[in-house]
Amino acid sequence: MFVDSATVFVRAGRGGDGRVSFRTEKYVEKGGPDGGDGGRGGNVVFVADQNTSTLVDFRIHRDLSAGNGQPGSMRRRHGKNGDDLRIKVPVGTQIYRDDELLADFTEAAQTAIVAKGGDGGFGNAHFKSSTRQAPRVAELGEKGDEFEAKLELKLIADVGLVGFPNAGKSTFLSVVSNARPEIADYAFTTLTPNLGVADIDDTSLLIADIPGLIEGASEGKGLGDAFLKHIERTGAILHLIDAYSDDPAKSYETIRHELESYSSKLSGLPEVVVISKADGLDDEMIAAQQQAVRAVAPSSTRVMAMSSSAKRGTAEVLRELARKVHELRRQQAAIDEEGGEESAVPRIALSDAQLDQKWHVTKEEGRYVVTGRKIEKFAARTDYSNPHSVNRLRDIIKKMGITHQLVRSGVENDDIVVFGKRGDYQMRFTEE
Ligand SMILES: Nc1nc2c(ncn2[C@@H]2O[C@H](COP(=O)(O)OP(=O)(O)OP(=O)(O)O)[C@@H](O)[C@H]2O)c(=O)[nH]1
Ligand SMILES: [Mg+2]
Repeated sequence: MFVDSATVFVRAGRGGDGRVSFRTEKYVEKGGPDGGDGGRGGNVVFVADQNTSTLVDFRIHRDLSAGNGQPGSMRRRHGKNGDDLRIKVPVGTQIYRDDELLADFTEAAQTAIVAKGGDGGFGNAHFKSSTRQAPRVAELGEKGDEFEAKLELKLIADVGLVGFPNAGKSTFLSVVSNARPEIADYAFTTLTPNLGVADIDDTSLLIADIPGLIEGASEGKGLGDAFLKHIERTGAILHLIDAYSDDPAKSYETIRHELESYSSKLSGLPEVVVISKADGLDDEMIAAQQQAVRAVAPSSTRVMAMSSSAKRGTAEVLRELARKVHELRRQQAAIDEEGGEESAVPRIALSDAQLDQKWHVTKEEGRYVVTGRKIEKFAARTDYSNPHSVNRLRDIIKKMGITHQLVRSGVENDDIVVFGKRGDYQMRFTEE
């Protein structure tokens, strides 16, 4: 299993401000309020896409911002909503905010709103009441969600490459896939796993190239066998044996023994064996090498031959691997279904938040702190430079019963009332 990760900054759009305006008609000096509402800010939406396989793009494009809502205008006209930003990520991506899992994409085309745009502010057309005939109040647009999001992709390769050092594993990967691993004529060139995607016919295989194994790897010889954990959940193993091997049957058995010592899960995977570097020897000798391996391998194991440098036989090897991988995945899916397991149930978080009517008043260091989703939302949308707007907030806290609670807690005129724990919004208390 491989982990690809990236950190991005997601910024949903701000809601547009509501508008203050009054109807103007001939012969009417001042008509009623007709300021329109601001548009909603755009959301940052993630989409699971089958044609995307890594998160590398996010190392460059780290700032993901959706469009802002436009302000309302006269004659009750709504501002335009901000454009959503749609971001494609590979299937298997998980999105976190701190330690909270926001989205877990298990299937193609799943979508999740990861950052929600702010609501637009109400224009003053909303605020006509018998006591307030000429409201000079409109709401500000709400801020959109903004935060650092961590993207994590756990990849399970389809095929794992095993074999002695120098068998030609990295060369094969470099020839059949987009990967460019280091290749050299000495043992232990590969020190950390490489991944590549190989296309064959109308399918593709994710191939993992890991460091070579030697006899005793399970006891820590060479680079040990710890890298085998990366290929334990693949759909097939490709075992490469160097055509120049003096004893290919023994090579085969040595590596098999190391796989078996590691886990029965790994050694139980479908395998394909291939004699590599076949360009170096004549056909008869290659056939003899294949035959020697067949004599000791199980009958279900195909023993092929190829030359990566000459690109001979590589497509056939990929085709055989694709067949094995699909067969195994089909069997696994059937087992999941039989067992009635809840496999692949989409777990997409961030449902539309329900407005929480609850609120709470506490006194902290001489200030009164009001918390609660709904009231904090109103507070965030108040234009504190506009006395009419602040008065409206006062009306709201009165209606919600918060004023009463503040008075019971001992608030006096001119005391500071803070909205929300972070203390971004505050006003002075006055009782009319
Ligand atoms: N003639 C010939 N040489 C090859 C072929 N494939 C690989 N080689 C050579 O074999 C040597 C080892 O190749 P690598 O791909 O680095 O082998 P590896 O299995 O990844 O080795 P480790 O990373 O050390 O485990 C290099 O010198 C390659 O050029 C082939 O098809 N034909
Ligand atoms: Mg290598």
